[in-house]
Amino acid sequence: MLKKVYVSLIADLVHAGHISVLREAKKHGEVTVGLLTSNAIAELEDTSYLKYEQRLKVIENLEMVTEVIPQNNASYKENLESLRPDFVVHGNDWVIGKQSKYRQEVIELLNTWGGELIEIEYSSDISDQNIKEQLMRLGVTSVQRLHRLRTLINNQDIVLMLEAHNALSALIAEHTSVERNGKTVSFDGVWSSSLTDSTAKGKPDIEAVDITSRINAVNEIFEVTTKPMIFDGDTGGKIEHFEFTVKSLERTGVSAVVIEDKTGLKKNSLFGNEVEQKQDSIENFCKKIKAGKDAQITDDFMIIARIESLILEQGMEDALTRAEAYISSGADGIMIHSRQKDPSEIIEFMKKFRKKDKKTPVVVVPTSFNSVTVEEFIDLGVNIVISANHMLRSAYPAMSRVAKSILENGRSLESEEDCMSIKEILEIIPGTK
Ligand code: SPV
Ligand code: MG
Repeated sequence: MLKKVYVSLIADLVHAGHISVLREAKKHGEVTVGLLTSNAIAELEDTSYLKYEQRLKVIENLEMVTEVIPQNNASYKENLESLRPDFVVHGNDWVIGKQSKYRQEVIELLNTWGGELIEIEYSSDISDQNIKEQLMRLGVTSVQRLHRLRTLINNQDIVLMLEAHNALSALIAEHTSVERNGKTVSFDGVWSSSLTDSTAKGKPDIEAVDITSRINAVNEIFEVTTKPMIFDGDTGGKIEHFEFTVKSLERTGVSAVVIEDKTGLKKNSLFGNEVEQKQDSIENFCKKIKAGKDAQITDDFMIIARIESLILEQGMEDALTRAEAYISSGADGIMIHSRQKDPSEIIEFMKKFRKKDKKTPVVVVPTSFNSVTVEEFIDLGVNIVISANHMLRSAYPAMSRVAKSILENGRSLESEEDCMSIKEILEIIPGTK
């Protein structure tokens, strides 16, 4: 009888390394591939460009492969225990790094029934990761960028967006990463904020910056970055105008637009009822959502309905009723906003909303309720957290201090401590030298 061989693969971008592993596997017997599902890939803090079914079609047609089964976890345990293979074949690229613990588990499991791990030399220039990094350097097409947000929402516990008001702040969103609780964390994309885009242009946040200027700023950001964008569409304007906005954003490669249920002269939400602001009727706002959904061309573009009931003190019930109505009209997600420092109204909304609706993506902008952590938002069932204005708010105080210092000292020597060096500028922007 042929021996049983198990190979675990993501197989997103199939390359020579995969072929070597499968050829080697075939030499030892009948090959079963455990194809990682999206959840399993997410456990490895990765995402795939292709869906499970698309990857399956490629792998099941390779002559070396007898059968493909899903591998539902990053750990091989479930499949190995049910299959009890004689061999597991893997590239030797998992000896160190985040997969090494799974390797250890595989060795221990195989030992219990006398199986063997075969590792083959894996050249680093053909790894998935390397190919993905090279692709990122080449850039992304508008279609790939647009699609990416949905993939992230489907594959990650939470999606983190950072405000960018120009290309430089977007580069910070693109490249910043830190270690937190033993994991590398970075932002998943960019928020084009109407507040900070207007402020950067010296204008009030009242829809005074026209959509062409807003989209110009988006294009400047997209020229130098690859991550997806959520666009703050304010009220969306007149229904007939919103249809054009949707098409333009989609063409540019924006993944989602958030429109808020206000009407007339829009003011920034963080003013609440301190200024005159009017909420739209449910009926009219639903019409706008529907018109936007009808106007879009791709399946992936998202229209996210932003509920201003808590901002305008209309109560929890109004917020929940509107959420339901907007979703029924086709909204792909909702954003619930609050300007309270205390997060209790957001928590209450999430608990009540998630009781009825487990799957519609929810976005929050915790500018005021900024004590809540990412983990707490995950527990509440929030899908996207937007840090909506922090790049602009942090840059401005330094600029202000430096301007004063140059005047006060009659020279710029003292202001240097607030400035990055010219050498650093040369380093952050590729191609400056
Ligand atoms: C923005 O960033 O422009 C927003 C969020 O719309 S808020 O400023 O909180 O209204
Ligand atoms: Mg705004």
